[in-house]
This record gives sequence, structure tokens and C-alpha cells, in this order.
Amino acid sequence: MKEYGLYIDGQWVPSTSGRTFQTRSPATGEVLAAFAEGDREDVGKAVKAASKARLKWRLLPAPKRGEILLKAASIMRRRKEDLGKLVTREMGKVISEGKGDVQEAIDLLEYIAGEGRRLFGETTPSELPRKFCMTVRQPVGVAGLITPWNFPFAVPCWKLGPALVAGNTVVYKPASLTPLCAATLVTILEEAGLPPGVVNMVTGPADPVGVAIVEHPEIGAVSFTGSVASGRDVYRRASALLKKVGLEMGGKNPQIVLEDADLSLAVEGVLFGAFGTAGQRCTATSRLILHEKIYDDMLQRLVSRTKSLKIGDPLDSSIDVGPVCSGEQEEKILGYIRIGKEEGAKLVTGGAKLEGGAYDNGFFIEPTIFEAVHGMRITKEEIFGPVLSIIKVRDYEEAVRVANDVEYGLSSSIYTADLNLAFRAIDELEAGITYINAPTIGAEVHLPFGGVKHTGNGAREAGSTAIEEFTEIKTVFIDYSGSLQKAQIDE
Ligand code: UN1
Repeated sequence: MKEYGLYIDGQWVPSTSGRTFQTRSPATGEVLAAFAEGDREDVGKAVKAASKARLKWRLLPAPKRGEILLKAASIMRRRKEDLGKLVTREMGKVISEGKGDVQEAIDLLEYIAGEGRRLFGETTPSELPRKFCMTVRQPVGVAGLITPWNFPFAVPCWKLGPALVAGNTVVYKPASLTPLCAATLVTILEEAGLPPGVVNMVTGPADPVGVAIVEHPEIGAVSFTGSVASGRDVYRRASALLKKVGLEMGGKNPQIVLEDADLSLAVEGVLFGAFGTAGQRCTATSRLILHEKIYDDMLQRLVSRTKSLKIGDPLDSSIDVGPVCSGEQEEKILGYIRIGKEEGAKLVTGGAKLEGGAYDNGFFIEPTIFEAVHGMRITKEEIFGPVLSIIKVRDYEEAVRVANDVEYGLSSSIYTADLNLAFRAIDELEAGITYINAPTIGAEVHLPFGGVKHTGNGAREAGSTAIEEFTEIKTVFIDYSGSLQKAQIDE
């Protein structure tokens, strides 16, 4: 079995403790590789390497930094098939989505490589003669990146791409369920020509590795994607040290279907939104809010389509839904299914762990639908699994009220043919993303991504905003008058 060390200063090295851990396929239980388990001391070494590499990396012109990212994207393009399989083997999403994860990483790197030729600042006239004003963007320094397991290629690239193109060096902690994807990504960056020390990877548990990253005084910016509970902890620790923090956390994303909607389109949308990636996207549809007039029709169509979904080996391209990512996730999801039943929600399909034959080697849960009442825990808390709650409403106003009455605000969707209501929904849905006549998942990388309320802290990844988390703006005044000019005082 292949064993990976920590990646520090361009070298694969064992952890200080010598301890290791393994990663397994959630579909088959097969052990895929072993990894060094880092601790606080290892993070210290990684930060030291990142600090040492800072000046040289920062002095490399930004377009050249972009070229390295572009090269990495082209390596990934060439190896997309294999990398997609790797994502599927380690994380468990179906193969079309495994390749989609890799494609999203490629898209992001290609998009952000161009940022090396932009990194725009502003120029503006001065209030004084012969004086010039502008802003320039500068890297923060060393960035700490903490990433989840559900998009093991795409989400790390959302963070690595902008951090690197802006001239930061990085200490990266991937999720412990998908370190093989992370190690592969690092080797691709190395092959693309990234100099030693620019990206350093420390695998290991959130505590101590994540905590040490967040608390290290030489790390100036922390970017985190994960649960609200962990994000709150990151924020608390990092704010005490006055760091720049980007947080991207949970969702309880609604799809509203009004009475005039194209119902076949709405059914296909919710199937993809709720059960794609087995519901393990922060943008997954977990609430279907239906107008009472089309409720029965939608429910019937949806249940029959859901029952036809094939669950099994995610490497088999005829399969619709793969396993959930770990035993712990499985427990949590089955726990919510129990809660739904106890709360009196009506289970209309699914609800069970699949057992027997090959299912016994993995973590397979049936796509599950509840008829629920708004206010039940299953309608308010993030489940992160293939569990959908359907809620009946009287009209558009009630639909929006229900949609907004949760602590999250990441993605949202409305199906309607009424242009006025579609535009009102854009105004009124409390979410960072609103889709019209499309599911809640599938954001494109050249647009900002992030949420409101407890989903985040205002940071937006990807798109033109991607570099905000990783740059400081410097304001520059150049006086070429040859005399002392005094702003606000000279007449
Ligand atoms: C996430 O689940 O953390 O829009 C990111 C989407 C994906 C990104 C999801 N492109 O569903």
C-alpha cells in the first residue's frame, strides 16, 4: 500500500509523531493509501517553509504565477478520466460527478490563471494638482486553507488558485476522508512547476492540525469550508488574532415550485439537487416547497422517479446514487431519518440503509423523502445526505417566508413561468445564490460563490471576488508637484 508523508518545502516527510492513518473507499471498504498524521509541530514546520518561500514567490510576476496554475489545469485535463475515478473511489460520488469535480477544478484554475494578468486596482484623480492616486493588491502572506471531503478537487482549487495567483504561499489541510485526492493535487502542482515551499500540505485531524493552522501567528489569512460548528470555532480563534477569515459553511437550500411551473422540469431539478452527490453538497436541495395546487401531482411524479434511481457502485456509469462518504456520516443521516419519523413527518419513500451483498461493504442509504411540516428539525437543520423534506404552502408569499425561515442562506431555487414572481424571488430569497427554473446545485466558477446568514461571513469564493480573501489593498498617493501639498488644508 502506498504511504504518503506530509508535503513540506517540496519534500514528502514523515510526521513528527510517526503516526499514520488510512483512507478507504466508502463503497467497498478497500484501503486506498496511508498518510502521515500531522500535529502542531508539523504545522510549525510547514509555516516555516511557507514563510521562507514567500518573498521569492511574491516577486515572481503574477502572470507567471498564473501560468503555473494553467499548466496544472492542463495536466488535470490530460488525466481527467483517472482523476475522476480517484475522486469516486475515495469520496464515493458517482463517476460522472467525480469527473465533474475535476472539471470544476480545471475550470477554476483556468479562470483564475487569467487573474494574474488582471489583479486590477483603481486609479482616480487627486484633489490636489500634480498628484496621482491608485490602489494595488498585495498578497496577505501565508494563507491557511482547510477544505472538506465533498469536493476533494474543486474546493481546494477554489482556494489554492486565488491564494497562489495573488502571491501568497500556503499551508493546506485537506479533509481526513479524502487525503489521496489532496496528495494527488499537490503532486500535480509540483509537476506544473510550483517551487518548493509555496504549497505545504499537512494531513491529520482538525484538532490539532486545523487548530494549529488557525492559531499560527504567521498565517495571515484562513479560508475554511465545512460545518457551521467547525466554522464558528475557526472564526472565534482567528478573530482573537485579528486574522482575515473566509468561511463557507452549511445550507438548507429550498426549491420552490409554484402552480404555473413546468412540473417535469421541476421534478428532474429536485432529483439532481437533492440526490446528486448523495445530497452531500452544501448547495444540495433539502427542502422542496410546493404550491398546494400542484402538491399531489409533484409528489406522485417525484416519488415514482425517486424509486427508479439506481443505488450502488459509483464507478458503474449506470448508477444514479453512490454511498455516503463515511460511517460517521451514515450514522448522522440515519439519525435524522429517525428524528423525522419521531417528529411525525410522513416517510413517503426510502428511509433505510441498504443491506446485503456488496452494500454491506459500504455506506449506502436510500434516497429518502418526507412529507414534512415547516418547523420540524428535518426542515431546519442541515442533514448533508440524500434526505428531502417536502413542505406544502398556499402561495408565493408563504413559500418565501418558509424558505427564509432557517439559519442558513446559501443556495435557493424557484420554478415558475411568472416573470414578476421570479424577479421578486431574486429580491426576497435570503441566499447568496438564487436559481430560476434550475436546481440549487451546479454553480459556475466565474461567478462569486457564498452565502448569507450562518452560511458564511460574507466571503465569496470563485468569480471576480475570489482574490478578496487573499489580498490586501494598498492605497498609493504619488505627489509629483515638487512641493508640500496638504489635503483638506490647501485651498
Ligand atoms: C460545496 O458543496 O461545497 O454549486 C460546493 C455546486 C458546486 C459547488 C458546491 N459547484 O453545487
